[in-house]
Amino acid sequence: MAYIGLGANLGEREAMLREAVVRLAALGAVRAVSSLYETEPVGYADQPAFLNAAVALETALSPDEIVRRLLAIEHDLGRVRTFRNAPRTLDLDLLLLDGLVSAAPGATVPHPRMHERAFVLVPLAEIAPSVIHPTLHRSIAELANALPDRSGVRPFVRPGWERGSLE
Ligand code: PH2
Ligand code: MG
Ligand code: MG
Repeated sequence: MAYIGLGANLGEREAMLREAVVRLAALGAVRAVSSLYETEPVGYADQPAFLNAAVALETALSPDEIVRRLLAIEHDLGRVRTFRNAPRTLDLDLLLLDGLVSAAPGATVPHPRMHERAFVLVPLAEIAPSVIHPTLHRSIAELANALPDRSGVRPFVRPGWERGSLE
């Protein structure tokens, strides 16, 4: 199982995430989709609010291949890369892949900053609360509960986007 973090803060954010989930299904089987959250930008603060979500994807692809395909989806859906943490139409990050620990350049799992980011852990904890972070040896629910501040992450309720499925 691969866990993917989704983010968008430019253009039609919700439509972008919806389309991203459709395209992720081509990489395997989408087993769970979190609800949507509207989140304050972390890092470079002077930019629009994000929508974030998380997806569980069952796939036989290798980490390198998953990352290659995620970048292709970002590119196909119009992402232009400027500077680190810049606003983006779509960001797809490989967060976890089973219990794998790999420092491969560009395909590092677990994602090196995921455990400190509420915009990652709050959606992920909905769909994978008992999954154990393979280097911190704590569950995603524990990591989410241990966050010092989750106030920048708010539920973004939309009809037709239910946690668990987009059918
Ligand atoms: N992604 C970043 C940097 N900052 N902030 C929020 N709220 N959501 C994101 O997805 C995000 C961010 C780098 O990828
Ligand atoms: Mg990211
Ligand atoms: Mg990214």
